[in-house]
Amino acid sequence: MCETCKALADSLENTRLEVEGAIAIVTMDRPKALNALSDKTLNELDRIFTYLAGAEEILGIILTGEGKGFVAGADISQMQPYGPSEGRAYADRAQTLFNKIEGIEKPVIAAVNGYALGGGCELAMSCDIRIASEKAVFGQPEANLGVIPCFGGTQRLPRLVGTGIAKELIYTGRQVKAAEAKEIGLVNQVVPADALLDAAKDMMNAITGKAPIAIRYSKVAINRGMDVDLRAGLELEKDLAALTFGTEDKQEGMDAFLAKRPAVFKNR
Ligand code: DAK
Repeated sequence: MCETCKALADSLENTRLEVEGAIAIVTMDRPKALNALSDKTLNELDRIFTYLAGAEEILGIILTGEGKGFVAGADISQMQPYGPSEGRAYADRAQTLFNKIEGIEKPVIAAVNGYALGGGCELAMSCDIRIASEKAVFGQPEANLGVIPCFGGTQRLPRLVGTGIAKELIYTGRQVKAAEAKEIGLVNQVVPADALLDAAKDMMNAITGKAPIAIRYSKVAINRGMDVDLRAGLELEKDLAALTFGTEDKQEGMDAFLAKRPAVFKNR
């Protein structure tokens, strides 16, 4: 771990940052409150993701939680006294962070270990891929509190599962166990609790073994493409594909295939 990364890791209280090879593992670590998103947690996650965005040696990120919560939502005790202006500022802070996580040009896997409710479900949806433990529970219970999802839930949930199911889950606040989450397309894979981190690492190792620039541009093409019409998305795809043809890794990948040997990518 480099000095900057170590100094950052040492300064964290509600989260942890560990590095294994090219993979960063970020853990929400306030289990006594089921990792609810306090200001401090949001600030720490923001500092971590700002660092990881510029850390060239890190090619992929896994986000998980300590204890029985992934994240049990926004911190209710913190927002209980808020009026509209503080509420808006809180939502803005969380949305900015979640946009940063969604937009970081590296793959991010949420390894959802337990409760992913409200802001926790929204945080998981900001990641590229979700792997759930059999103990994971998802839901948007904001209506129970007299509010609406506002860390991206009304926008990202329908994009993932369709408007009908998203409306049902948001209107009723019904909690969904891991198997149903897989059935509706909210998670990619469900694994036993003790295999969760290994499953996330295995998938991330498979991803980081590919050409990093190809992964980065795939993410940009998919994310930006979801916000534009098909034609504009196809144009973007063409432009980004052309850029990959200028990389050393494209040459290496195709040379290696033709020489029947494994490719060695250099992120160049
Ligand atoms: N915030 C603060 N503390 C929480 C918490 C949360 N979201 N969730 C759990 N905790 C705390 C509990 O208060 C308890 O603390 P102590 O009593 O021990 O001090 C500790 O974590 C353990 O929780 P439980 O004792 O309740 O554990 P159980 O296993 O019995 O129950 C549970 C687990 C996840 C079913 C339950 O804790 C629960 O229902 N938690 C709340 C889930 C929830 O409603 N989350 C919030 C969703 S809403 C906004 C608008 C909307 C929002 C935000 C902003 N603006 C306009 C700004 C909404 C965002 C949300 O995320």
